[in-house]
Amino acid sequence: MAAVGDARTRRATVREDAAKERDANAVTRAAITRHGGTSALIDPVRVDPTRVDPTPADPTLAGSAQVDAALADSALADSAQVDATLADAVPVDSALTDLPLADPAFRADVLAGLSRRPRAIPARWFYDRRGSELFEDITRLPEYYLTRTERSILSAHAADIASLTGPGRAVVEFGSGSSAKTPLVLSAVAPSAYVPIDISGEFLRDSVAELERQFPKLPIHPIEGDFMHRLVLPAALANQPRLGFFPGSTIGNMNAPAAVDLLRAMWETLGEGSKLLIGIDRIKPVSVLIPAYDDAQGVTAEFNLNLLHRINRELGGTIPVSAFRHVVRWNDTEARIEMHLEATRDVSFSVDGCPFAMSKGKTIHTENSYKYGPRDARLLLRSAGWTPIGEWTDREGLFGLILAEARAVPAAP
Ligand code: AVJ
Repeated sequence: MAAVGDARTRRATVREDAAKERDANAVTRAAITRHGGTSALIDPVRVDPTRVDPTPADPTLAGSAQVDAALADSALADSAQVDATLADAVPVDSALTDLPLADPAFRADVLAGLSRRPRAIPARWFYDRRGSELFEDITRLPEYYLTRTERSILSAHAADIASLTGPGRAVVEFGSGSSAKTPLVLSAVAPSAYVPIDISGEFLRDSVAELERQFPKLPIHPIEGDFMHRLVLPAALANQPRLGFFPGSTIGNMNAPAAVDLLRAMWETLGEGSKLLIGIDRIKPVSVLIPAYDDAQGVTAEFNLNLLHRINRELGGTIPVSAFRHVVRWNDTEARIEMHLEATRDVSFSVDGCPFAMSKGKTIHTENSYKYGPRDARLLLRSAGWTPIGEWTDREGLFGLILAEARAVPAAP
């Protein structure tokens, strides 16, 4: 695994700058020309390991989690009372199916998000059953290059990745969901164990059952939990080296401080000497970015609007969904795609009995998807104590896959 870093990193930079100025087709043509007209699908880019990194700050997580928990607690007390009342009248099971009891944190986020200016609701609430299905559909759209590109990078460089991680690591996947990328990594790196972490127990059970069929000899230890916080890994992994896996550019939903907090929590969960394989979407021409989030079939629009349906379903909302439209913007200063829901006329509605009004043209901000240049992505990792040791991209430089190592960081240069 030779030190090819310099030349290739330079080439990647040239490619990135070019990409900013040209449309997608021009980028493709330029890339093909640089490769002597071959149609090689993947161009590996390797980072030279850097020597010194900033000291990781203390791993304390942001206060918002505590606020969340407090809100959830008080709302939980309310809903426990509702529960008791329902239980008197009807069997609990049918009450649950007829009237899905809202997650108190969802209620709190929606009411607070519609009350503040600008209006904003956290993107994590997209993923009810319907939202998760729509996201699966998004990953198969021709315009949504992320999933397809990351998978092709993984399979093209599986051997290279494996030789840098080494065999016998416990693979810890953060937010495993129903990822189709997991088998690619597991068959590449000869792991000692697999630890999927997800907040949704349902998703976990499905994906574990499937992986047990595919990898019958691999010990699997699922953890149902929130990977935003430091987690305690199963005792069975005590002496095994770890490889974290965080694909899909999920990190892109977070702003820089939140992303660093999360990467530090992962560092603490996995421990010094661990490695992390992370997928991070790249900055690229707006002509490629916008269609990826505003597809011709309108699947992403439906995904966005489903949040309003979910509010109506679960929080007794009266939002006139047809009076909203899906809006996508590239915010160049922040280097992020933004999704909004814009009122196409003056509207008023209520959510859980609370009244709200929006004038025509006002929006609810529903998602950020941050994009990173190659250096930005490496700086982000180093800011959380992760030293990049390998990096791969596709021929067009659309998406980056980075392998980083959790090192104890010296303070001096
Ligand atoms: C799951 C956060 C990676 O930002 O591309 C896709 C979510 N939203 N289309 C992304 C999403 C609209 C996705 N991530």
